[in-house]
Amino acid sequence: MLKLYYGPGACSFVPHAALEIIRAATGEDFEARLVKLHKGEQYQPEFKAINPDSLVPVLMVEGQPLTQIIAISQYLDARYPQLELLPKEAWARARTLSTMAWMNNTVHPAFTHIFMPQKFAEDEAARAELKRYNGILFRQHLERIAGEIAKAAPYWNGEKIGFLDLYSVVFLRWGGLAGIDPDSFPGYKAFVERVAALPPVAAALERERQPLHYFKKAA
Ligand SMILES: N[C@@H](CCC(=O)N[C@@H](CS)C(=O)NCC(=O)O)C(=O)O
Repeated sequence: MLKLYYGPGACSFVPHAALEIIRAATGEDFEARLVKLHKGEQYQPEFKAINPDSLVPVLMVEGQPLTQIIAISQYLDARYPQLELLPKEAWARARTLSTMAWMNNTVHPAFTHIFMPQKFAEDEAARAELKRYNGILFRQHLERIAGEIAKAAPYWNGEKIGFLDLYSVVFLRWGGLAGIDPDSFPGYKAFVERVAALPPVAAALERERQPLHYFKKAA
């Protein structure tokens, strides 16, 4: 059975929700293994033995670890091609992987600079500046995603839900943690709520026990 190491509210939501979608469509079960990131479990020797980078997600396939969302997504798509979590047609597929790579290497790191500036600078003033400037960059990235979502019909790639939809859900939620009001992206917020209401996606959210929106308006 496939086993996924995930952290609540983390980017591992992408394969987590995908595995629920796969289970709903095919009956193929998986084991969801919680990693308490806030308690530092990812830095313990047991976890480092499966991912020396101390990051989730990790997908265990017959006892072997697979890391990195793009590789995991590619693997799940190859294993369950009938779901078309990635488009089949060559150009649409390449464009989807291009956008996923941008999300993985640009959007996500901008958020990491806000949420964990200690990973990038020792000096407190430098950390504050990293948080401030990456807050601006992260909002710009959300604007670009919102622009794409405005064309979604009903999903990024048409009729079939896929990894881009799930990744988009993660980023608007993280925006709330970065002080960005999801109501400033009404179309994007409605999209996230629509995707989150799909039963398999809702099942992954429920297991993670996290609110859909983190943003709290000032009283
Ligand atoms: N590029 C990696 C990013 C993985 C990543 O940054 N995971 C975060 C959660 S969103 C993590 O495990 N952070 C724990 C830590 O930094 O201590 C991927 O695609 O899997």
